[in-house]
Amino acid sequence: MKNNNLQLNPEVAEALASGRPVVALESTIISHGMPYPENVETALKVEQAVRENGAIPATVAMLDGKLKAGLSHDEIELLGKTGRQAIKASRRDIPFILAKKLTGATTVASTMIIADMAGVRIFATGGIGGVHRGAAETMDISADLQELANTNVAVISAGAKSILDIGLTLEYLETFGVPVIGYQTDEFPNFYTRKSGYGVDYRLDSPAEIAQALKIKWETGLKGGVLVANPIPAEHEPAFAAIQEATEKAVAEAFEKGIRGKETTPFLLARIKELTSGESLRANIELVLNNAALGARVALALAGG
Ligand code: PSU
Ligand code: MN
Repeated sequence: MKNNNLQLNPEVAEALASGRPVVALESTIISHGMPYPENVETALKVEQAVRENGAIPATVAMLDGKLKAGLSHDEIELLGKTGRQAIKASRRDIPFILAKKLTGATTVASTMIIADMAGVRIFATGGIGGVHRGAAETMDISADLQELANTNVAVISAGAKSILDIGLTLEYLETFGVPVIGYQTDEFPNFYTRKSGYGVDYRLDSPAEIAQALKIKWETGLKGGVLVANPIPAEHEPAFAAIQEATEKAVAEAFEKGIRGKETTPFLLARIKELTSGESLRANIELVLNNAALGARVALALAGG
């Protein structure tokens, strides 16, 4: 069955047709991850960072009944203004949002799906979802992890969000055969901060080495994604203790308030921002920009540049 639901913007279509590097970007980070107007400013800066490093950005979302790879500035502005009124859409949500022509912001999982359909192999974001703290009781495990297990897209991130149980997230990835690459680091980063106390599976120090590993993995027919963990630059790293304290407080509050399911991550990120007087948001913006730049360089290397 032909996929009439996918719509590439002309620039992305042309880049893909001519084998030029493209980097996918998610949109839940715009609608749910940051407040307006910082979200729109950041989304545009992230696209710019991709361009400056030699690739074409394809911000992904669901609009007007289509899966879109590549948004106009107006569409990014619309998503940013819609904010949490947009639907945070993961794999399960896609058909319903298309059928009703709703505004869907894509998570890591659904951005991977749409990137894969479009033929985009590299995707840059902030941090992936993972196994939540207390998951032994709640079973709250992000669909992002299953997508990494199954879909052939590399995700460039600053690790898994510090709100998660990092140890269990890494165990889950190991079970499902998802390699975790540390870019210029032996230690898995903790999203806002550079260190988590956990190691990575493989340290690679250049975009070319990452591209080579991806090529071999997919040429060999090994299905699934790869998680590239790229620590926030040291000059933008907030104090570890302040982030930790805010995180613990936010997690406890979410528990007390009975916040569940897809509401959990947006609640925690917003609360940590308040508790750190915006410090976490500043870090979040910097780490996304850093990932966009690395994503472009890996895409360039993968395209043979
Ligand atoms: N990282 C951020 N901000 C975000 C997210 C991640 O810095 O908003 C989003 C991503 O879209 C990720 C999602 O896929 O949170 C995970 O949500 P959940 O834990 O409900 O799967
Ligand atoms: Mn969840």
